[in-house]
Amino acid sequence: MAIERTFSIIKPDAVAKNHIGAIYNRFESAGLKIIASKMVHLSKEQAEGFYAEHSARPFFGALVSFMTSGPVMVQVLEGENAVVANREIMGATNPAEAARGTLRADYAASIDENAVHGSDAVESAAREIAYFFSADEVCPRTR
Ligand code: RTP
Ligand code: MG
Repeated sequence: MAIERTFSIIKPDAVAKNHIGAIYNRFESAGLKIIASKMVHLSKEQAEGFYAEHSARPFFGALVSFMTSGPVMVQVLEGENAVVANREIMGATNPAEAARGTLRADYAASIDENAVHGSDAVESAAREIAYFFSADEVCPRTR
């Protein structure tokens, strides 16, 4: 299996509920390494740009409004099969359909406020990492 990088957001609902540490623990317990991290309060333009692929969808306005409603944590996760591994840790988009023990089952209230984002492919991960982090903000482990 390949060592990959993926991009993750702890969304405003989970930050507001003080779940940052619990969610980081899930990543680390699963063997994913946090190799970049920061807190940001997204502007409307940043949120619209990040979710541009959904701009024609009926939920786009609500999604941008939610994502700008408070600070988020953004991070780069590195590990074996990181993109799929993180999606498995997160669970289904709709928390009502998320498997037991996943982040969305445990921490998300609804499909609109669903606690976490994770890249859906290696290609989107590279684009999303570059959207938030410069090369010198990413710190691969040497030990
Ligand atoms: P994300 O991008 O946030 O990690 O979520 P995802 O891949 O699981 O889902 P995606 O299809 O990319 O949708 C992005 C976010 O839009 C909201 N959404 N609402 N009402 C709806 O039918 C609907 N579908 C998607 C969700 O908050 C989802 O996380
Ligand atoms: Mg998505």
